[in-house]
Amino acid sequence: MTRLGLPRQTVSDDPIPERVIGYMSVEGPESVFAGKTKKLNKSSKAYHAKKSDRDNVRHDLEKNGFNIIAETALGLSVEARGEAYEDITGGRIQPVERLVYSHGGRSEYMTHLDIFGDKQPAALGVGAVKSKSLKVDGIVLERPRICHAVFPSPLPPNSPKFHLNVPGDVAVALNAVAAHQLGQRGAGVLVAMPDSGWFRHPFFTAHGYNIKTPIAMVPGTNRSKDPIGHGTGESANIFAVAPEAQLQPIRVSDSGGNLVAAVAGFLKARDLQPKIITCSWGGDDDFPPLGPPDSAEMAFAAEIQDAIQHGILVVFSAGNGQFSAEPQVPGVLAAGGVFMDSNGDLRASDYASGYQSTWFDDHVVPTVSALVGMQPRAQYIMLPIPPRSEIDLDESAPNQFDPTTDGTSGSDGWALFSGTSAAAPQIAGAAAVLFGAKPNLAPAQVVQALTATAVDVVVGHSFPQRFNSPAGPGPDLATGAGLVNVGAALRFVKDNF
Ligand SMILES: [Ca+2]
Repeated sequence: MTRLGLPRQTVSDDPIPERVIGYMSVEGPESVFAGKTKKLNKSSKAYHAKKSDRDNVRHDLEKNGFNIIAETALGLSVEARGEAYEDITGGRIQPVERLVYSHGGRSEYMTHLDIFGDKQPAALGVGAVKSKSLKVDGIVLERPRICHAVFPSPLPPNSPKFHLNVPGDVAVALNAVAAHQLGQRGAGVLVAMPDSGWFRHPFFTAHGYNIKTPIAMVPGTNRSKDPIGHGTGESANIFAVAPEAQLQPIRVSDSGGNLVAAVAGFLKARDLQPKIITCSWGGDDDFPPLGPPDSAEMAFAAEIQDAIQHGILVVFSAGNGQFSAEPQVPGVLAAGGVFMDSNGDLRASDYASGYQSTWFDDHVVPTVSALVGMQPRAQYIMLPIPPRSEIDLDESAPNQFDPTTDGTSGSDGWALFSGTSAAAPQIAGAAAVLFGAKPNLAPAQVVQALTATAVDVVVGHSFPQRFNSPAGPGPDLATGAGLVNVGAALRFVKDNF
């Protein structure tokens, strides 16, 4: 297949492994590392090292923290901490992603290690020792060999189900295109997103989106992985609306994908002083509530309020039938759901929570809405995810509520899903566009601009099994102010602030 203009090498989010496997070539009569033209000598004896040199090299390497795995007359396979390689080369080990042909004519990015620094050879993974007395003429960090692998395409697959693609359809449906044409794309606005994890899917690379190295909150978890696919996929909604925003993904899941460090992730996000924190998760409680929020909910509510009062816009999903404290906190922009059908007609999503609560000053959830699918499972937006992640597998199979599937495979790295989890990052993208135009906006001004200009939604109702609030003319409990209109909100901030 074509490689769609993807760069041969790109940023890697993978940490350096605990132990690095390498190969040390011991100096012989000839060296494969010398000279520019590479021709293999007819006899491998040309590369054989003297036994005394091999003995010395082995001894020196062991003294420097290397374990010898195997040895020939030419060289040694070794393993050691990355620092040991850095010590003998004076260079620095760094991961890079390289596009390689893999299984069945596909291509995929694979993590490689390289040694960077003064006098280090340009070839990927190749290093040179700094000491003249150590008779090693070259170091090779092992490149990953190719086994069965799937390359997630940067292009979405087809599905017979009506759906929206990112970025185009979402940008059109939220009228973000009008802002983009004025050059307003959220340039450089930092959005922090604590979620299940984040995987550098080629979709993001192909679009040239600006994404910082993810941060993992749970000790021992890999910052480059997303076992669920939720954080990866939903983050694409931000860029559909604000293609030049900067994303800081924060992984708050444990190795099983459970969101066990969400509050920690929020506090970490706050620490980075972003313009926006967007959260596509929450808790659940009785509705109507049996009493006021409990002290755990109050403790986090106070933290959220403090972040807002320090000028950070905080977006929380309204919930997919849940009744949760976070979207109710005063000042939070609670993201609800509106479904746009193939004719462009709008209705409140029956998948989304929508209600009034007395927990905090008669707060209405949602504040305003973005694009969310309908029951049974809101398979609505084609989003990029790690191949074979939980969402990839789940959405491609029937379940107890839905005999149909998303029409994709369980290993293609794409799935149809949404929920108010999709609405929050879309609205975060809308806010990023506004901050891009007016960096000094207060969070309340962003909320005002988005609600004052939203498209009124008058049909449908929120999650019927629990809330069943109807949409109607003007603000309502199903959609809040209605569907976000990015172009109109941009005009509003230019005219009013
Ligand atoms: Ca799939």
